[in-house]
Amino acid sequence: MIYDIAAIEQFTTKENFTVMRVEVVINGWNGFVDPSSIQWYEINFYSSMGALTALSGDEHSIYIDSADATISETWQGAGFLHSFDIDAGIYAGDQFVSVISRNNFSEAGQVGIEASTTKNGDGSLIFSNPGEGFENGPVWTVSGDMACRLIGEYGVVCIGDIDGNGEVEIDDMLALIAAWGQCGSCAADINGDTNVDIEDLLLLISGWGPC
Ligand SMILES: [Ca+2]
Ligand SMILES: [Ca+2]
Ligand SMILES: [Ca+2]
Repeated sequence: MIYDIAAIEQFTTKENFTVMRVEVVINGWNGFVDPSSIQWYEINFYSSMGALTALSGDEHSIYIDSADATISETWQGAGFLHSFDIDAGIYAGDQFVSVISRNNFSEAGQVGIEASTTKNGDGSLIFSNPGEGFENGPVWTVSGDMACRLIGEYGVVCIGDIDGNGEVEIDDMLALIAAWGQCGSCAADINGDTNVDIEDLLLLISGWGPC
């Protein structure tokens, strides 16, 4: 039984949006002391409820090394306020976001996102639970909102425009194929999971044309 679970917030953006920073309050329990035990983070954006059966997002799945997380030293609330600088375009409409923090729970406890106390969310969040641990199904909804903020800009989002000429075309596809495989951090890795593969190619094709 696998107990890896992602807490996911649903939100709606009226226009295309480029997420430039994600802020989230992370806390832990069952032996957790502080975020120095967290091995890595993953920021995920999902396009639909159907995509929530996986922990990683279908639109973006951005790996963040623990050394690249910024943790506030002045945060007065519960837990630890983290911020992550990213560059992730998302399309107008319903969207879903999660921030996964990876901890070895047998040594350092469990970690997760704090509940918001601002009461300006919709009052619910979703758990993605592909291992179906805790005798719950793969996806379920609970009351509460995540302490999470997205900062960025409205405007044109050009997912798949690798060369940045304002159009997704054959040059971008050739650049993607040339970068195929593990790449760490590269422009052809459209969903940000450090690997250029079929998922990136499908995202590129879905954005085909001028933007
Ligand atoms: Ca919510
Ligand atoms: Ca292009
Ligand atoms: Ca990728």
